[in-house]
Amino acid sequence: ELRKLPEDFLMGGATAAYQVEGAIDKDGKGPVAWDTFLVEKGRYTAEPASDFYHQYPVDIELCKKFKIDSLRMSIAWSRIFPNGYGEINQKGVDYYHQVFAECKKQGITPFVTIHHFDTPKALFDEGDFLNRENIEHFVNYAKFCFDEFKEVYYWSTFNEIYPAATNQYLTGAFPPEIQFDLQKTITALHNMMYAHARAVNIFKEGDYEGEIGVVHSLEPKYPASDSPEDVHAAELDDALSVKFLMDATYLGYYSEHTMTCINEILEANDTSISIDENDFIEMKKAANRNDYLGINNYVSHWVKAYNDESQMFYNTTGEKGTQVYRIKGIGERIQRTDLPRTDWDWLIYPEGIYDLLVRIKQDYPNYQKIYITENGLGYKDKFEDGIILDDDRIDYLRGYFNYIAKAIEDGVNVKGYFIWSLMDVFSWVNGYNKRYGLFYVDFETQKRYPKESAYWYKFVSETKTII
Ligand code: BGP
Repeated sequence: ELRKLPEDFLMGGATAAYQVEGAIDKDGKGPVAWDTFLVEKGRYTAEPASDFYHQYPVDIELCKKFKIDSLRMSIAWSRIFPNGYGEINQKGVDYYHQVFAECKKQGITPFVTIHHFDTPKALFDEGDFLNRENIEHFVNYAKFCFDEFKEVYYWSTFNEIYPAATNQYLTGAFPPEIQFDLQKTITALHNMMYAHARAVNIFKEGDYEGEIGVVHSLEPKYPASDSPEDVHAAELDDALSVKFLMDATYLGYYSEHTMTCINEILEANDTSISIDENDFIEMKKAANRNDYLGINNYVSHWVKAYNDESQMFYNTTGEKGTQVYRIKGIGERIQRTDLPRTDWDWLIYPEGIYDLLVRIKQDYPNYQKIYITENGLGYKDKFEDGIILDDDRIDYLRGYFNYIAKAIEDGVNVKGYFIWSLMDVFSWVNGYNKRYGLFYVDFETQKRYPKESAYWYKFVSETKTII
């Protein structure tokens, strides 16, 4: 028997400014750290990416044709404020008004992220979210967006605070490529959660129509064995990557259990953090004001105790079996070879999303509602005469959709799903051969081709039946 989704279940496609727009220095856009970082690496750049800067009418029309109700997108901070604050770039402001007008014309609802990994370089160079002054600049930029873009109903403050902080200061995969600095990692996490709370409070205390939430990357952790050491390792990894952020979002402070785990991790790495108690005033105020939680989920992890020096190899080339993830005092994420995984070593475990959803309902009952804001399969799609038969992607989606539907049946309030990604996009550390789109992009000609999965998605959207 085929499972069904609720009639009002929203089906969307996700993008992010830097990964689709291109035009990275056009019409007054200010630089971001990625621009120079990618040039220095010499593998690829985000120019022209999917050329959404010019192709947005094409992509929004494709949404309409394929029954994609909603477009998740982000505003590039440095298009609006080239230096992060101060002078406004009117051309950048006009551009987003045009995109929203096109959405309206085609009946597509925009879900807009204010920050998706692209802090303006001027602020990034001053310490990004380690620098408390930058919190003020972020809050002012968010308020500017609320005041200016009245066309937008659904806002999210940040995309993936955990990967943002850990890729900068723990794995070192993102600029400034710092590794294993738990003090910086946790400070950045907290500062972004505080910035989120400030933006939520401004939105709720202002005269704005709409909803606001945050998008978290949440990855379930399971112990690699029943041994108490492995069980504890999974608990520590979960405390840092899930509980710390979920406590901040929905409690407005960190529970005693969470802080015990965090302090254990910090001590094992010979460091500590200090959090200003006053931050919890704003955070507690915001905790019951989140209209929704956005969840990005692609993978689950099995964790084994690990107390040696940290070691990391981030598989960015799609050479299967190369990923290494061992953090001193937290654990080692093992590669379960009995489970399917992508060429980039991302374990495919659809049950994980069910466990995660049920757990959120239990642990954070004030979550209100959930949108799956990213999920999808990174794949080396084969293009043959304009035809892309991506059955593996359809299988992946079917698996996740079934477990999302099961969670809904079991009482979790999930209101919609956004596939990552709408069309093929630029990937931060993987470039262009890791494709996720419903629409294949020929990056030479910028022509779009619907993949088989786009027709599958359309059918599910029309019938709410998971085939
Ligand atoms: C999330 C990000 C997206 C996107 C996606 C896929 O972490 O929010 O921006 O990149 O992951 O990741 P990747 O491109 O590394 O495969």
